[in-house]
This record gives sequence, C-alpha cells and structure tokens, in this order.
Amino acid sequence: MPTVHLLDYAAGNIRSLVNAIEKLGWEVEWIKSPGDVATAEKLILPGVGHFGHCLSQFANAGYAEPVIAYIESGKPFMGICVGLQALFEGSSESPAVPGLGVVKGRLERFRNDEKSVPHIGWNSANTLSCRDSSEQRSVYGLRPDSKYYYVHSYAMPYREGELEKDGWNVATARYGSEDFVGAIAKGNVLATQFHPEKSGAAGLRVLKAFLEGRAKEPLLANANSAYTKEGLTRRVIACLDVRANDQGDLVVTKGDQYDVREKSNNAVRNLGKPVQKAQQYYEQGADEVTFLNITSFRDTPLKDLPMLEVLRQTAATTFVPLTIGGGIRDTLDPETNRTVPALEVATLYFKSGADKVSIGSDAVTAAEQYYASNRTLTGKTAIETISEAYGAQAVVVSVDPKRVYVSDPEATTHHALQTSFPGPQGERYCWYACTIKGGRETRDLDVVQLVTAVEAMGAGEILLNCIDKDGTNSGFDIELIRSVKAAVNIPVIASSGAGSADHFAEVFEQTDVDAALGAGIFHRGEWTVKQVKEELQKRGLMVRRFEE
Ligand code: 1PR
Repeated sequence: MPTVHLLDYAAGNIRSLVNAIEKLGWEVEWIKSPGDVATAEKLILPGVGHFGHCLSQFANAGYAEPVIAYIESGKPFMGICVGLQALFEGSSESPAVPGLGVVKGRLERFRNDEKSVPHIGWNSANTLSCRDSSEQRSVYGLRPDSKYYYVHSYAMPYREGELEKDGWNVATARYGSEDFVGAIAKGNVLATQFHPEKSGAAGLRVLKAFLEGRAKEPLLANANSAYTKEGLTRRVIACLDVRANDQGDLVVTKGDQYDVREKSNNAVRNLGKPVQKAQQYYEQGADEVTFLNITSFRDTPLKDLPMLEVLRQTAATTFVPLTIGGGIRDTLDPETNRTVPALEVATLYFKSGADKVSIGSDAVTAAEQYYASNRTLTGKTAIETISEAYGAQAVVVSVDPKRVYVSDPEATTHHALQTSFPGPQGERYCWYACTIKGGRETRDLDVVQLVTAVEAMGAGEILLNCIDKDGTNSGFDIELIRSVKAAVNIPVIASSGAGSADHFAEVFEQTDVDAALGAGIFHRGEWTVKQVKEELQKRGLMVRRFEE
C-alpha cells in the first residue's frame, strides 16, 4: 500500500481523515517527532480548532522549521483547515502567534452582522479555471458544481490578484457578502480551508488527486449548471435517536413528543440499526448525521462502549460530519470512583470519529449557574472546556423546550412571544421552558436565556428541538425558531415536526435558520433525504448535489 505521512500535533478528529485515506487505498504513517518530517515523501498537515492553540503546540513541539524545509524541498504537501491557515503569516484569532509565512496574508474573523459565525456547512471552492468554461480544467479534482464542508470562524479574505501574483492558484467561496480563500495550490502545495475527509465523494476526489499527484486535469464531465451557484447551501440533517430496547439491543427509535414506547405493547419503538441507518442517509445525500443517545442520563457514558462502536463503524464509511449527543457531562466512574471530566468523555467520542458533541441537560444546569452567579464564566463547564480544547465548532447545544402558555406577557418574567397558535384556554402568548433528562424535568429557564448563556460560554451551534412538535409531522415551530435566531449569532439547526419536503422549504423560506433536521420522516421511509433536497432545489433553495 502507498504511504502518506500525517502530522498530528493538536486536538481534533483526526480519525475521519485516516478513515478517508484508508478508504482510498493508502496507508497512514505518523510523524512522531520533528526529525521524522524530512523522511516523508508525502505529508498532510491537518488541524481544527483555534489557530493560536494549534500553532503554539506546533511551534513548541519544534515542527515549524522542519515543515517549512519540507515544503521548500518540493515534495507533495497538503494542509487542511488550520493546516491551510498555518501557511499564512498570522490570524486575528491570535495576533501574537505567527503562522509559517509560506503565503502572504493574515486571516480575519467573518463578520456576524449579516450571518451566523462560525461558517458551518457546504460551500463552493471555485478556481478561476473551474469557473471559466472555456478552460474546463480541474485543480486537484475541484468542480464548480461540487460543494465542500467548511467549519471555521476565521478565513483568508479573497482579494483578486493578491495571491495570484505570487503564483498561487486560488479557489474561492462566498459567505454572505464576503469572498474568502477556499483552497490554494502552487507547485507541490495544496491547502484547503474545507475538510475533504468530511465532504463526501467530492472531498474524497480532492484527497485522491493529491495522493496521486494529479494537480491539474480535464474536468471529467461538464458541470451540472443547476448546482454551480456560489454560496452556502441549506443543510439537511438526519437524526438518529438511539437507545437500548428491552432486549438490550441498540436501536434507532423515535418518540411522539419524546415518548418512544409503542401504544399497543409498550415496547421501545424499533426503527432500525444505527450504523445501517446512518450509512443509508449518507448515501441519500444527508449533509450531516446526528446520533442522540437518549437514555444516557441513566447510565454512565463510560460504560457506553456500544455507542462508541456505532460511531467508529459509521465514521469508517460515512464521510460527512457526525455529531453525537447524550451524557456529555462530568461523570462519576463507578469502577474507580473518580469524576471523569466532560472533556474526557467528549474526547472518547472525538477519538471514535465524532466531529461535534451535543450537550443537552448539562447545558441547562450550566446556564442556571451562569445566571445565579451574575453571568460569571467559570471556565469549568463542559461547554467551556470542550470549546477551549476542540474549538467552538465542535460544541453543539441540544435544546429540548416546551411551550408554556400565558394570557398576558406581563404574567411571566420569561421571554414570551405572541403566538398564532393559542393555548388550550385561548392564551395568545407563550414562552418556551427548557427541560432536562429527555423532557422529564422542566426548569424555570427559558430558551432565550439558555441559548444566550451557552453562546457566551463558547457553544458553536444550537440544535433546537421542540417537544410540542416532536414526531407530529406537522412542520417546524417557526415562532420558536425565529425567536432563537434573533437571540444568537451562532448557527441554529431547526428540529422537530418535519413531515414533508414542504416543511423543510417552509422553515428555510420563513426563517433564516442555518440547517433543518428530520428524524421520523426518514426512518419511516415517507421521504428520502434525496427527495427532500430535490424539492428544495426546485423551489430555488440552494442544496448540495449528491455525488456518487
Ligand atoms: O441531556 O446531554 O444527556 O442529551 C440527551 C439528548 O437526547 C438530548 O439531545 C435530547 O434532545 C435527546 N433526547 C432525550 N430523550 C429523548 C426522547 O425522544 N425521549 N430525543 C431525546 C430528542 C429530539 C430530536 C428528534 C427531533 C426530530 N429527540 O432529536 O430527532 O425532534 O424528530 P421528528 O423529525 O421525527 O419530529 P443529554
């Protein structure tokens, strides 16, 4: 098997990259010390998270000079995400920490006045030669009708001609009104801001072209013009609620307003096997797959080895981002009697192939403490510690709100909104109470309080469920989604209630939500992810084209 060297110098999900390389028939060897760098014949520098954290670790371990010397030697080099950012002179994320300076320029934070930050999702990477139909040549397999998975808050702004004058071939992407560098290539160097290992077939094609040294080649087929529009696509996420059934097997289940037991015989509803279902949704074009371990509050996740195995097996064949939720909190290990910090629990999941972890109940407790202590950030919560180590983009907060109706907004101190769907007594207002333990306990904290607190703590995304809507097939709670979107700048995923492609279209047309998630609609086979995305495309909403 041909070999490629990988330099793993900082925290992050490196497992997916290894899986992708192995899937392409290559073997990974690790650079274990600066002295190994010169021995590599092909080198990949990955990286995810915080520029300063990554580059400091990198420099302190003595890698800066050998890597610069390696690049100058002319041998093939690829940087991914922070591995691209490292090539520049610096980043406003950590002004005092220098980059390698191989490429001129400094990264800047995306503006969040018009859009969510981080930039999470599928966007273009178009080179000039890609865009110019007279020269149908592809740089490292990049295609104008493909989309690639990005997740970052800082980017190299694109200013036409600036990098090109130094000989760089630049692929750009647009987020809101900002153009930024999606990938650069020159001579032996390729670097991508996006994650090829998480970009489905399109990303694997880029990785393969690098491994096989195919920097430029004709486009294999003409671009599908329906999909060449630049910009971030609407993300469609498939969610799998997973738990053990009464026989002890892990199954995909689905509740009606969180009740997952069949009315007829009280058995846990069994809708399939987690790994197979995830694979099926990947093949249908799901932009992400989320697993929620819904009964983890009962057992310690340290005992949760089958769930880790589900993740490992899924990550080996499913090259889109994977999120895992359930039981991410400080946990007492009954065997050693030691409290295992949430960060360690999350690390178990990241090492098994998760790209993000989702925190539910623990986020509510942390938010309550935040308000009780006059909005003090302790640096010790699960959100803060995981966000610090793995980056905000790796921390999702899953919210399980439920409606509380009031006839007068003055009757509550909570954020109440006027509703078009009055309560049982005709109440015209409602607020959304946060719950924990899968909706079993309701807290005196509203959803707006929760999301603003967790954003301050460093959460990178909100997964917004709604107990009233869950499993009803009646559409998303647009009022709830609008109020949460108005409260935060981080991306929000709409969840609960999807029953048709129209519901997905409706939530994207009527709110500026960043992604929409469905569960039962896909598990029951009423719609495939592919069909939903085709409908969105027909209605002029930009989606990622599925590629074999
Ligand atoms: O509190 O950090 O241990 O996390 C537990 C996680 O498990 C939370 O994210 C919580 O949302 C989830 N959870 C707990 N109990 C249930 C349950 O259903 N009994 N599921 C549960 C939450 C909601 C969505 C669902 C959408 C879409 N499920 O994930 O997939 O509502 O459904 P639909 O499209 O069929 O309407 P912690």
